[in-house]
Amino acid sequence: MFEKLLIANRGEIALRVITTCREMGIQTVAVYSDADRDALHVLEADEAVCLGPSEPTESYLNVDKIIGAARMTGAQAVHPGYGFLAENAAFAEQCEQEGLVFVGPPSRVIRNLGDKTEARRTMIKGGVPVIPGMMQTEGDPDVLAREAGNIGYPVLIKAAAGGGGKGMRVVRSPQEFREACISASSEARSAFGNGAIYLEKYLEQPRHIEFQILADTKGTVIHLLERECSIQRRHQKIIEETPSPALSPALRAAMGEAAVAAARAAGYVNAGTVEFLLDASGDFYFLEVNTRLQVEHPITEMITGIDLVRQQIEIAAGNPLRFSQGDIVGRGHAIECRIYAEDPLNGFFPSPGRILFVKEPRGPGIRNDCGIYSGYTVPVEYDPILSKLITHAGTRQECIHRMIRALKDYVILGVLTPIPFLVDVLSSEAFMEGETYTDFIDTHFGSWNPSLNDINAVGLAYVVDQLANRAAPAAPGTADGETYSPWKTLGNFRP
Ligand code: MV4
Repeated sequence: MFEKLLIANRGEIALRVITTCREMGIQTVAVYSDADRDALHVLEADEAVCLGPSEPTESYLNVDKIIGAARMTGAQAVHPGYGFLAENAAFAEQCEQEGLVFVGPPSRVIRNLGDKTEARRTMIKGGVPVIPGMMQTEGDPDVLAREAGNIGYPVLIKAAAGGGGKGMRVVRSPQEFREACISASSEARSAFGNGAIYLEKYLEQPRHIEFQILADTKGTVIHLLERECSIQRRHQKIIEETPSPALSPALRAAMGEAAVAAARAAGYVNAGTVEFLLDASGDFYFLEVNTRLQVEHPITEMITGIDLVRQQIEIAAGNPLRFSQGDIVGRGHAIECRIYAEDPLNGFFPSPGRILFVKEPRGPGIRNDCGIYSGYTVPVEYDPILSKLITHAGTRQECIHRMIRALKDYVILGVLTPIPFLVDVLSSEAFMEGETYTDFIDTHFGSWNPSLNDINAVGLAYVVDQLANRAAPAAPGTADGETYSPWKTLGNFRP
């Protein structure tokens, strides 16, 4: 087993890896930029190496500096986390060449699965259902128009060079096709520097369902059930849950089998996620493979009881998986809410600044993968994720209510967060009913606005309350000794 592992990342995911390494008795090396001098992952790692300037290209994206830090500290393995270099085949390859163990798939697998056309070819060979359409990109709108006729309207125009919805156009009739091609291609060119586009059959009201995969170096490939990730805002996941309310046991088995087949076809090793789109008629289609540990991995850990970071490290060390598919049973329901420093009053723009006060939710079935502390300053240079709040309970209903209570107990003063938005989404009838399609936010929360009370008074009230009554308050309005709730204080606090 490795004696020392370097985490080539920051924030909550760096802390997540440090936590499991500590449990496995592995020494940890953190890397950090000038802006992260006071970050928690630097404080918690056994060693820390400053990479210098805060720009990602000069720090967390700088392959030479990161490999140099691993060399200098004698780390045998490197965990990339998510984002930054996590799916960078060149980084994985350079680790391999330098004799460092990259905790993830082989670089050739990352490279192949990162190429949409190559990945699609691999899946077709592996018998995994792919979305009907043409992958080879085509510049000539007339050729594309003929192809659209063959596929059948509605069709979706997609950018070959990137994802995340940029350059996507739904076309429902031949008349609007040419114009849509031109605008999709120009958006793709400005977003990715490459205007190449391709066509797919448009799937109405799809759900984004992804399956967690574990594959060891001995040929064992298993899935650890699904995650429902359809609740997205501008192609950014905000709430994830497992199990999906949309999957019957039969559909779950079929999709799980397809996910394992996808991983095998790709020669996959380590942890990965196979993404599918599930359409209204219950047909599912391969979307892509994420060759990294995902942000939302904790909900899978909660229902299966398996530490995915530990499995990644064990596999990277060449150890065989110690369980088979039959051992994987999901127990209960889990939900994750991502807590970003974003201003819900102002288009969810980043809201960096100093965290004046944090009070984390607690209790049975509550996990908070948190990267901040009172007094910490959220830097402007990086993704503003502060923490991920996860709840686990016996049923979906209980899990939702536990999450709503935990969100209301979660006080972060000094920066704004989407907590009030998340409470409203989880409290909505549509969410409760499981109508969690990819257009959920646009449909139900397109024009959402919080009351200012929601945002500031809760935290402020809590601090005022604490400061005013040094002793633990029996907060006003809870004469019956109910647990403290900042919302109750709200009732007595007039901003
Ligand atoms: C689709 C689709 C419908 N039909 N492909 C959005 C970005 C990338 N994740 C793929 N996306 C979609 N591809 C076909 N053929 C609908 C979406 C989509 C979507 C997918 C998953 C999660 C959220 C989404 C939001 C809008 C559109």
